[in-house]
Amino acid sequence: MVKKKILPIMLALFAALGLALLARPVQAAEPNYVITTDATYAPFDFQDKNNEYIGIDMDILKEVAKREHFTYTLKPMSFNAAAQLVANGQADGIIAGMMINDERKQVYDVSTPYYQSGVAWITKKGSSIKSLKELKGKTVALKTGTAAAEYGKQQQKKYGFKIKYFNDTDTMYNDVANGNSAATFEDYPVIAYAIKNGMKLQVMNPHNLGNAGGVGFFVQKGHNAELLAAFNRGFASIKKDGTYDKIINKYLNSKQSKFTGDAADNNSMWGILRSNKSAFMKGLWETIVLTVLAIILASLWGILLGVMGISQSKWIRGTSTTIIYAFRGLPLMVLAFFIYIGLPGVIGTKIPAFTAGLLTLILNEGAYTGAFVRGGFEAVDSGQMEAARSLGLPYGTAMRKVVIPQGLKIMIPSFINQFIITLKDTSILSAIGILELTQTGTLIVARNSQGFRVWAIVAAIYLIVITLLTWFSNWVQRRIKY
Ligand code: ASN
Repeated sequence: MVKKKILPIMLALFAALGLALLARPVQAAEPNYVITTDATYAPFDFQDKNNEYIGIDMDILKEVAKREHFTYTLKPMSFNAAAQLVANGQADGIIAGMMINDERKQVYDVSTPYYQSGVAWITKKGSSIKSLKELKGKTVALKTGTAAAEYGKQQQKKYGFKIKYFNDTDTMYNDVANGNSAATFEDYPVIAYAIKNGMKLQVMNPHNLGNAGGVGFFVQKGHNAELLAAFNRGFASIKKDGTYDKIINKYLNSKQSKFTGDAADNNSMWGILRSNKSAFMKGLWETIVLTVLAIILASLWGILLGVMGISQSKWIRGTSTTIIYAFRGLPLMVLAFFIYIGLPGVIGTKIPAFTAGLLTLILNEGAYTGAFVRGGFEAVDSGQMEAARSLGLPYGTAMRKVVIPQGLKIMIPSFINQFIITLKDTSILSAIGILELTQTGTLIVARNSQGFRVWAIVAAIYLIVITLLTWFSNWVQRRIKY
């Protein structure tokens, strides 16, 4: 029986894969902490021209870790995801220019404040809007999960504007600079730094910031007291010997271009491509690895679901239908957040972003594959099965030798289509901080503000890879057919 042979092999394969992916790294001698951060939040957190993370937060963290003898694995991503990961224990701490306030104290334990901040309201440079009242009915851009967004929401009650959410500060700024949104709210040091570096925006309340307060390092409430104590000790020590002042000076008395090199760089398409060659290559490689693994594993999983879908047992058929229904119905990003941010809190094991991303793709693309595989088998004329059976072939052999080969041929175009969709879907995983091609593009734009050129390059790379994938699939198709 075909099912009998394939089922256990596939189940074993998935079990082995699951175990390998969930296995946790071995503990090192010095404590190693997972610290999340905002991927683009200059002057606190951003990348230099070599794609190294720098900024006030990064320098403080590095110095504190050295003095307090701990190591850390840095996870840059959207601020909202970075904060969630710490709130539910997936990561140990977050340093992301994060404001200390009472709501956050309910969820996190907080370090001594290491910087003073407050919320600015911001419009396009030269905008005719002069007061918050004039925002009535207009759209205001906010960044998900931030203290500035909370402040913006309070103002909304009073001034009646509409809200549009973004995941990162640069895209949000650009929405205002382009005139799509009328205003935004963001922490003063961050907008001041962007304006100094040429962002065409203006701060409307420089002397009257909202919710002024400190910026701190956060850990999950009731956990990681040791890490928090180490941070506070380390911070006191760098404050005392002047290292802290040097760090602040380094970032606030200079231009961003000094770090990112973009002013000196040639910002033509070719120049951007050349100066970010290694970043693009790394991003592309991550996209390819994810795509190839996802295509193989999702196809196997989908074929299994499809075969189950035409089983003689109604239980097996029902299981397949339910799985397909559930995972085809969920938006990919919801599934990714659920696996990466939600699940670990329940199962008590951290899931690395790559594993979570791959699992998301397998479950989602596998469900689509399952549906067309089932359809493909059903499309094989029932006379084929009857003829095979009347020739004396048992059900399994008839399936394997007669129905499946014909069904697979019908499905080939659908497979190719699904492969291309899988490749494109990897871009959604940038939301959980996987540094694939799209996330790479976001980081580069945050650095050089060359949105049009960088996204044109990223789009061209996707098209090239999709063309290669289509050629390859067509070549395989021809070989199977003739
Ligand atoms: N400043 C933000 C906050 O306090 C954090 C961020 O956007 N990185 O919520």
